[in-house]
Amino acid sequence: MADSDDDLDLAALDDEVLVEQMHDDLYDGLSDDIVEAVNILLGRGWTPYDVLTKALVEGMRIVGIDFRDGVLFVPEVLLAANAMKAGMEILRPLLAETGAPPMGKMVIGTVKGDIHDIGKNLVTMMMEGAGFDIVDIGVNVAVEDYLAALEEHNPDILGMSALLTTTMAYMQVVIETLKERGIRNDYIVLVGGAPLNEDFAQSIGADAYCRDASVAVEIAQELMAGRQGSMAAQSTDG
Ligand code: B1M
Repeated sequence: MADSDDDLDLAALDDEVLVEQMHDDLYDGLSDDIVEAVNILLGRGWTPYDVLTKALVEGMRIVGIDFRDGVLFVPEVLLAANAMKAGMEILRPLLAETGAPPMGKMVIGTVKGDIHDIGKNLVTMMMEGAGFDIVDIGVNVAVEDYLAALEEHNPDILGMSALLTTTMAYMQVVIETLKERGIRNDYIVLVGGAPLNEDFAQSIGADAYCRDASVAVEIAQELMAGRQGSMAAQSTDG
């Protein structure tokens, strides 16, 4: 892709061309241009969610294809990831300020051996926007660190992310450890990440697979409603 064109006036582009330009700028890792373009789209009345999905996530999908095909390499993809994060930082407070009532608490982290955090961060942003209290424990999280965070923060939900076929199996290690400690049923366990699917989530004993951040919100809301319902039933029974 071409280098940044310093003379290009992003504000002069119509929405469709601007979004295509953002895909190129993300590909080229041009954080400043991404920040400018995100602000332009917001100024034109785009919702933060549309900017996120149509401009940023779609741009990252294109980066992923060329990474897979050996056209882009780690340093370039890191730059693209940084540009994506710069755009996400503008959207984060906007997505969080929906005024949604408190929904529950989630501890989330990317599993051991895996440093991909964009998807996890996106889930965090969308869940916060839906009223969830989120404790993000970062990347490369070992089972002991998940356990420590669960004990410290006492969440309703444990969320795990994995982007590599080599690291997704670690989710089962965490779930098995929860079972061994007799605390598996204290939490709703949600898993997500590009290489996962429903069957995998079921096979490792998670409560649900979340295809993307909005699905994560929907599932979390549904399962929290079920959990609150059963807790209410227990308290009237007792
Ligand atoms: Co990596 N990488 N990477 N990488 N990287 C992938 C994942 C890969 C598919 C690229 C490819 O070959 N096409 C491939 C994995 C192949 C495989 O295992 N099948 C790969 C590889 C091989 C690697 C390295 C091994 C490369 C190397 O070193 N040779 C290395 C591994 C490092 C490690 O973790 N140990 C590596 C490194 C990197 C970078 C550091 C350069 C960078 C990460 C930067 C960062 O995250 N800070 C990077 C990137 C950016 C990618 C791609 C291009 C993009 C990932 C991304 O951010 N997507 C990726 C290609 C791809 O996925 N198509 C790739 C955008 C994001 C919004 O989507 O993360 O899927 P995603 O999240 C979604 C859903 O999955 C879901 O919701 C999110 C939002 O909608 N979700 C959850 C995710 N987590 C969830 C948790 C939940 C719920 C939903 O909990 C409740």
